[in-house]
Amino acid sequence: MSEKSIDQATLKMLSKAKADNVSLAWDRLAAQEPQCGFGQLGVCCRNCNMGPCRVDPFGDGPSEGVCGATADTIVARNLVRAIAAGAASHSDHGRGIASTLYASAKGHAPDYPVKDEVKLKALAKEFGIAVEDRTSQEIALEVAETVLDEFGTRKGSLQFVNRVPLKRKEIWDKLGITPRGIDREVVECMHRTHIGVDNDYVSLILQGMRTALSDGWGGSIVATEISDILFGTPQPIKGSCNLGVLQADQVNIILHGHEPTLSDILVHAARAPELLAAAKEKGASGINVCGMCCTGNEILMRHGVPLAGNFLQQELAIVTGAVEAMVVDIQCIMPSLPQVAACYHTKVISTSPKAKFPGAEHIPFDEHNAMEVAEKIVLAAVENFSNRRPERVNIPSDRMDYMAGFSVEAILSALGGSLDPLLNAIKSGAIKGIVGVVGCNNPKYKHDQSHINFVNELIKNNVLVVATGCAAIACGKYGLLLPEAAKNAGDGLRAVCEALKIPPVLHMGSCVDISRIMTVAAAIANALGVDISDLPLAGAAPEWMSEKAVSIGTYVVSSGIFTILGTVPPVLGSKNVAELLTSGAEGVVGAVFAVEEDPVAAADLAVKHIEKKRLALGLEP
Ligand code: XCC
Ligand code: SF4
Repeated sequence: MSEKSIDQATLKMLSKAKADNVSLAWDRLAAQEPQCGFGQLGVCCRNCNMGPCRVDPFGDGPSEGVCGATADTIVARNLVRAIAAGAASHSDHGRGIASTLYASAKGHAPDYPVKDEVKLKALAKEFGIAVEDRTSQEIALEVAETVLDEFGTRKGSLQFVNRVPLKRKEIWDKLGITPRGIDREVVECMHRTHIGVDNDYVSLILQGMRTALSDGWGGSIVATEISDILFGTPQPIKGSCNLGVLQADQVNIILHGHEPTLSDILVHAARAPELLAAAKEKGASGINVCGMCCTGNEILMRHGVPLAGNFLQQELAIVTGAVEAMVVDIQCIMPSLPQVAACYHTKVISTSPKAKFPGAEHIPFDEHNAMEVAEKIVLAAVENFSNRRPERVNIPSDRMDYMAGFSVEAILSALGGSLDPLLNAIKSGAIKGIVGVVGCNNPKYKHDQSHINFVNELIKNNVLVVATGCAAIACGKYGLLLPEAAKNAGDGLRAVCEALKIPPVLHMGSCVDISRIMTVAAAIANALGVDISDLPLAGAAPEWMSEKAVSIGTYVVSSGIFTILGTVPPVLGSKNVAELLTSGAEGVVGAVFAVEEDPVAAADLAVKHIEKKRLALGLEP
C-alpha cells in the first residue's frame, strides 16, 4: 500500500477501499499491465481505416504504416492531436466563462453580476475598448464580444500575445507560430493529422506549438481573466485541505471538475437558510461544501472553501462513506465514480451537457437559472443524508491549513504595488529564480511524492515556487503553502518570505491559471527588457497525465521556458521527435523539454538551468 502514495489520508482510504471491496485507479492500472509498448512509444496510428498500424522503432518489424507514414510522422501526429485535445479543453472552458459574461451583460444571467470592475476596465483598456462614461454592463458586453471573437478571429493574431516581450513575438512571427484564432488552431491540427496531409514532423510540431500557444495565450488566459471579472480576483486567503475536511455530522458535498460557473454559485446556494434548515431536519449540523481538483482550486482561491484533495483522491473521497453528493462538471472526472459510489450512498450528479456519466444522475446546469439549479442540487444532497450508513463511514483525520489566492494582482500587492522587490531579490540572489510546478497525479507514480520532493529541493535552493492544479493541492497537503514553510527554505528565500509574510510556494490557482504564471513571466521580462527565455525560470509537471498537460508544457516551452516532465511522454518511438523536443527546440524557441522521473535529479536540472540563465544575465549564479 505504502508504495502507492505518500499521503496518510490516501493510504488510510486505500485500506478502507480494499476492505470494502472497491476497485480504484491503482487496481485498474494493475489490470492493464503490462501496458502496450507501442502505445508507450507513440508509434501506433488509428487515423484511417487502412490501419490500425504500428511501426517498430527497433527495426525488427514494419517501419511504415500502410499509407507509408513513418515513426516520425506517427509520433508527431499523435503528439499534435494530444495538444489539440488539451488546448480544446482549456479553451472550451474559457469560452464557457466568456459566454457567461456575455449572458450577464445581456441581462440573461442574473446570478452572475460583474464582481471585479477594476479588472473589467483594465482588460477593456488592454483591448482598446472605451471605458469612459459607460456602464460596467456596456463595457462587459463589448469585452465579452471581443473575447469571444478571439476564438475565430480574422485579425491575424490573438490579442493577449501583446503581453509578451517584442523579442518573443518576433520569434513566433518568424517561425509562423503566432496563434491566429483559438478554434482555428485546433481545427488545423485535426486537419493536418488526417491521413495524407502534413507528414513532416517538424512542420507538425510547429503547428502543435502554435495550437498550444492559442491555449496559453488564448483559451486559458480568457478563462482566468473573465473568471476574475465574474467571480472576483483572488487575494490571499486561508483554508484547509485533504480528506479530513469532510465533516462527520454535516451534509458533505464535493464539487469536482473545472468551471467556477457552477461551483461558485453552489457555494452560495449551500448557505441558504431554507437549505440549512432542511439539513438540520435530517439530523445534520450543517452543509459542508468542499472542492476537488481545479474547480476546488477556483473556489478555494476566492472563498477559502476547504479542498478535499487532488486527482487521485476523487474515488477515495467517496470511499470515506461520508459524501452525500459528488457534483461534477467537466474534465479529470473519472468515469468510475458512479461505480465507486454504488458501494456507498453517495450520489454522483453530473451537470454539464458536455460531460455525462453512465450511472450518474444528470441535473443540467445553465447560467440562466443558475441559483435555482444549484439549490436543487444542494437539496438532493441534503435529502441523501438520511441514506448515509454510519457503519460505512470513516473520515481520515488528516488535514492541513493552507494560504492560497496568489493572483498576479495579489502578488503585486504583497510586493507593495510593484515588481521591484521581487526583481531586486532575484538580482541579489536571495531568490535564485522561479519554478512553476503544475499538473496532475498519475497512478504509475507514487501519489504526490514527486511534487513534494521536487518542491522541497527547490525551496532549499532558494528557488521560489509558484504552483497550480493538482500540484498546488499536493503542496497544500504537506504544509508548503503556509508562510511557516519558509523555515525549510534556503536563507535567502526564507528572509524574503518572512519579510513579505508569504509562503515559499505560491498557490496561483487552477490549471487554466498557468496563464497567471505566464503573465508574471512576461511582466518580469518586460521590466528587465529581455526575452522570457533569458529569465531564471523553469516549469515542471512532475506527475502529469492529461492531454491538457501536454498542451501546457508545449506552450510553456514555446514561450521560452525550460520545462521538466516527471512522467515519460509517448514520443520515444521517434528519435527525431524526441531530439527536437529535448534539444533542437533550443535554437528555435529558446527552450526545451527534459524528462526526469527522479524528483531530486529534476530539481537539480532546474537549479542548474536557473544558474546558467543568471550567469548569462550577468548575475551571481
Ligand atoms: Fe486534472 Fe485540473 Fe491534471 Fe489535476 S492538474 S488532474 S489536468 S485537475 Ni490540471
Ligand atoms: Fe495506418 Fe497511415 Fe492509416 Fe495511420 S493513417 S492508420 S499509419 S494507414
